[in-house]
Amino acid sequence: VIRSFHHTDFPLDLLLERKREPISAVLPAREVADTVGPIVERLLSLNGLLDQVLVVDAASADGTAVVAANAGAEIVEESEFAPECGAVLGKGDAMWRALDAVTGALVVFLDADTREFSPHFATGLLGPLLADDDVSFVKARFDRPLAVGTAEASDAGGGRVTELIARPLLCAFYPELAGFAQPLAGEVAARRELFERIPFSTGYAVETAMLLDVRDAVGLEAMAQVDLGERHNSHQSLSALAPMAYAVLSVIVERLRGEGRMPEGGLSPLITAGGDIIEVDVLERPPHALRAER
Ligand SMILES: Nc1nc2c(ncn2[C@@H]2O[C@H](COP(=O)(O)OP(=O)(O)OP(=O)(O)O)[C@@H](O)[C@H]2O)c(=O)[nH]1
Ligand SMILES: [Mg+2]
Repeated sequence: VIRSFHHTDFPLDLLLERKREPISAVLPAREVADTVGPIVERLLSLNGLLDQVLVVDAASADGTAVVAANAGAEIVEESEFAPECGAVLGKGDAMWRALDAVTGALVVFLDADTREFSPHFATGLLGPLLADDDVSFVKARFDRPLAVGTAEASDAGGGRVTELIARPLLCAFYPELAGFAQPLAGEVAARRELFERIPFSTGYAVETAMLLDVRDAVGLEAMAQVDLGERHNSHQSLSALAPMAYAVLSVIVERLRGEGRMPEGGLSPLITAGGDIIEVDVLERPPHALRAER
């Protein structure tokens, strides 16, 4: 079983009392002008708990960077970092590159597309790191209420990719990680030093790969999840979810191959019902700790 907490275990006062080192919140952001403003404002309202609120923008065309800056965040463009690695390949790559700009000793990653964001997302995730010396990595768990009137309205579990591919694959091959209720949650916290000594997979492969890499780095006993209550975020189209699911599958297959549990040879490409081939390239960026210069 995964060590589990509830965000109410960690009131702000307790965290402020325990805090000894600078803390950064990092928000990967792509076309999130509608949601990022209040998130930044609420994070900055935490009485100095956070020393850096860093928004990593994907050259969004909707004004994300301006909205976030007006709310008080520090903005970086994902393409500013590690130009030698070429084009930025989605969310995981943006998170990896942004580590070059992170100043805190503790880091909490938060999605920037959450509606009705509450600052207890940050306090809940940082709580176990500050209050429990045995915890090195924290992942969010939450309920995702689906919009009333949709086919999924009664499905109170994770997202569709979580329930239909991530959890089944984890149960089948890495059952020790199946206790994470939201294995694909983008809300995670750890010391920066830990994020710098694991690789990051690109795109939507990042969360699945991170669970496996963190388990290898610190052991399951040092991993925890925190219940954040409800999380509201818009639901993507099924056609957008297929490449996400394929990225999760790619990570698992690569790991199994590395462990000698898969035959040689890559996956055949993802093809839609209409016959279109969708490229889902998952690269692995190396641990920052192994990079020559920073
Ligand atoms: N900088 C950057 N941010 C990204 C990129 N892709 C996604 N994001 C951000 O990362 C966060 C999570 O991405 P989503 O696309 O919402 O993925 P998800 O939350 O797994 O999927 P849903 O559950 O359908 O929302 C959001 O804040 C996005 O704006 C990217 O390529 N670059
Ligand atoms: Mg999202």
